[in-house]
Amino acid sequence: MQIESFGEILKQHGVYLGAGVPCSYFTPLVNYMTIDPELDYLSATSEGEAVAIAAGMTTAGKPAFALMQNSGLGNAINPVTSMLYIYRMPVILLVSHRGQPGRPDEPQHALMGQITEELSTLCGMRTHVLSPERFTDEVAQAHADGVPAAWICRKGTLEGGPQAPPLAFEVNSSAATPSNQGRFKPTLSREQAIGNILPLLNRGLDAGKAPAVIATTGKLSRELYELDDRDFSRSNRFYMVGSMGCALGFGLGVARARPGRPVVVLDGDGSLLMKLGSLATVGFTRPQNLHHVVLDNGAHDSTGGQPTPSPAVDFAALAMAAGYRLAETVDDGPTFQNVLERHLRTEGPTLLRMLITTGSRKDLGRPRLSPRDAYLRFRAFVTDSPWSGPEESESE
Ligand SMILES: Cc1ncc(C[n+]2csc(CCOP(=O)(O)OP(=O)(O)O)c2C)c(N)n1
Repeated sequence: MQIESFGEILKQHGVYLGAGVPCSYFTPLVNYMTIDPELDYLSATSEGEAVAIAAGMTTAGKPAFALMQNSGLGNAINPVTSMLYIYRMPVILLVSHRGQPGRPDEPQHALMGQITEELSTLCGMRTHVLSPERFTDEVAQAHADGVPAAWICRKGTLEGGPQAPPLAFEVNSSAATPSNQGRFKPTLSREQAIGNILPLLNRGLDAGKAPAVIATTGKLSRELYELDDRDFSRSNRFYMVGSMGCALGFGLGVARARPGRPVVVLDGDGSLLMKLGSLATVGFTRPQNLHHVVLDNGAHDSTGGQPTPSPAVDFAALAMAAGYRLAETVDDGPTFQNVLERHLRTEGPTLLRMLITTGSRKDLGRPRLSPRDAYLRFRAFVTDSPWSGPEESESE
């Protein structure tokens, strides 16, 4: 299939955005995306991140695809099963088929080549072999049904298209330093720290002007919900279940799709470390409306407080080295609130690392808002649409 025809089908379905880690089978598509000014393709650092970015874009009302080599389907299983499937997000996955049975290929593709289709189906995706005749109907159906779907792309299915211009780039080896330096020591708990910034997260909510707030998986989401969303009134919130490490990629997708809306990602140190490559994607793409807050307790607190390597890592310096515009570290409540307020007024991407202690309330509950309702509520908020209330959940 000529890539121009394929691109036209994507456009007919409103798909102008995509993210991925390439396979040579997708060179025509990546070149086409890069050259057509109507289209926006982000180069992700992992396939899981690509899924998260495409999910954020799709949720923000701009349908998107994630493309990957089938070897990278292995890197995407967690976001596919614990995000796309759970929230029923209609993201399009384009997966190449290296190691297709009966075709000679390199040994590393042999097993994945045999199980690609089955694995994709097992991961909860409606799975098709990409065919020019059927693609348009299949995409229409997946969008109508609101389900994630994967198309397995065989060698030569996509062809033609423009050559990408040669890459011309320079690097500056003297990375900018964070704007504050010193020694920091946690004093507040995560719940106290979150409580401190609630007014900033809720500001403008009644007028629909509040930031979109994305909270990482684990106790951070649970505490944020318990603090003031038990009546489901905080429509600007998205609680990640599972998909550890994907809050930043998802936030990047939302920020890219909705450049006029501030986006705040509340991350954990363990989650950020799991997909540290996302710092580079954010630093490279530089979304002006993205504000990244890392609540850092030096531990995987949600699973019992096992230490992470975070004490050895200067996240603010890393963020600046990766291309963020501003990055700072803080360790007390009033400073946290004041600095975040300043970050929200500053052009992003910004990173604020807040040191916190480990531990949480003994009686900490879990969101009663079902993941599906949480998704629909957040989608309505970021697309400025009305939310008709929960379908599956009952507030307290
Ligand atoms: C892929 C994956 N691995 C492990 C887990 C289990 N898990 C859930 S939350 C969590 C800890 C997250 O740590 P951090 O981001 O630092 O947040 P904290 O719990 O400290 O607030 C872990 C390991 C998971 N949900 N997903």
